[in-house]
Amino acid sequence: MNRYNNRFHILKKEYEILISRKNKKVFSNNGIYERYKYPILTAAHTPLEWRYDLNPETNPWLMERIGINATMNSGAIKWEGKYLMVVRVEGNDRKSFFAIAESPNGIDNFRFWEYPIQLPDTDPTETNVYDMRLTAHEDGWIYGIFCSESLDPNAAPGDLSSAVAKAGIVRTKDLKNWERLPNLISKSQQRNVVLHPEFVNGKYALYTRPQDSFIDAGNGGGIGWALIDDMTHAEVKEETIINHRHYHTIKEVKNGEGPHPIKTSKGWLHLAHGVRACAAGLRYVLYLYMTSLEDPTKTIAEPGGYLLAPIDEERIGDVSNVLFSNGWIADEDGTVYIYYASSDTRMHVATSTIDRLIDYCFHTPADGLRSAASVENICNLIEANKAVTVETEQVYL
Ligand code: M1P
Repeated sequence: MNRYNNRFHILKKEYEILISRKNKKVFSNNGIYERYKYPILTAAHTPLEWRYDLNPETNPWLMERIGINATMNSGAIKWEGKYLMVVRVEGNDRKSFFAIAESPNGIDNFRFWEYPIQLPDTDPTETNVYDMRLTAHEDGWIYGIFCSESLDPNAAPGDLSSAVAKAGIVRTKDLKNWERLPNLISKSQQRNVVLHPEFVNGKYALYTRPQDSFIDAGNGGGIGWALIDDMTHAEVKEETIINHRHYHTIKEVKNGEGPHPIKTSKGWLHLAHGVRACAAGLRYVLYLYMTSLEDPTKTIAEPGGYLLAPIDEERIGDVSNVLFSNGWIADEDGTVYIYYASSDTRMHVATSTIDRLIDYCFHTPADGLRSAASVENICNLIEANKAVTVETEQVYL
């Protein structure tokens, strides 16, 4: 009993220290956003009650019975004054599921709700679910669109890794009771599907990511756009690519919409991920672009390169060299909380403001697609800076 009690005391104490740890803003050299010292969610943040049988009779060594491997790619929403993430939690068994974690301030003290989300289980072939994007739509529902993954029914005998990705759809009014709607019907496989928050020409609008196979975007072309008549029977009838992939850019191999875009006075502000291949494997980074308020399919600004790429600890994890985001929150005061996962392992936050991100989008040179164009941009900046004199003042932070 002593052994059990000691272990329980230590586990509980360490858990509370981790959950209530204050986060610290890190000085930002680029000035566009600030990162924070600590990840906001790790596997160790999941409640002890999910992992341990806490009965000394049946678990005298107080061992973990259910292991959690990662907390990653999370949708986000501000709800009743709290900052909520619908977290992709992955068990040691490689199955992902969704669970809500809540924070009073958006940067620390994230605590999971008592139970994970029990999605209506409508398809026995559905093996894995992940990466939910939340949209509080103007129709009054909060929709969650996520990847629903199954073994490819056409896989050759013995091939146990070919899979099919579809877009699963749920909706809720209270984030507690979830109604499952039929999966999105589409000619191609789909991942990274996101619902635009407003009607467009009286229809629902989806950002899509057509792909040739489970992994390869192939001829998919980039981030697509499709108008949908009815979310209860959603079907992609026509799809146009609104954000293209390009040779020798950060999104040469693949890209995908992040969370739904934020409406600003200057246009829709989008966060997306771009993927390129290198000798170390695939590298996932995050980038921004803006589309017109009058025509959300029209790009009006796209800074060259990435906004956020993995650094330090972020580089390492189950799938190293990956940043992925499917959740952000724009607060009433203009603060933007960018929730991102590193290397498919843990969650982080970076903060900025709507004004700074718009300024970044319109004043960072676009990708000129060639080295010569990049050098020209730098030379133009050097020339312009010759006319500038700034008094420096040393401030101790
Ligand atoms: O492992 C990196 C990411 O790979 C996939 O993203 P995409 O479909 O753009 O390639 C997803 O499985 C995502 O969950 C994962 O983080």
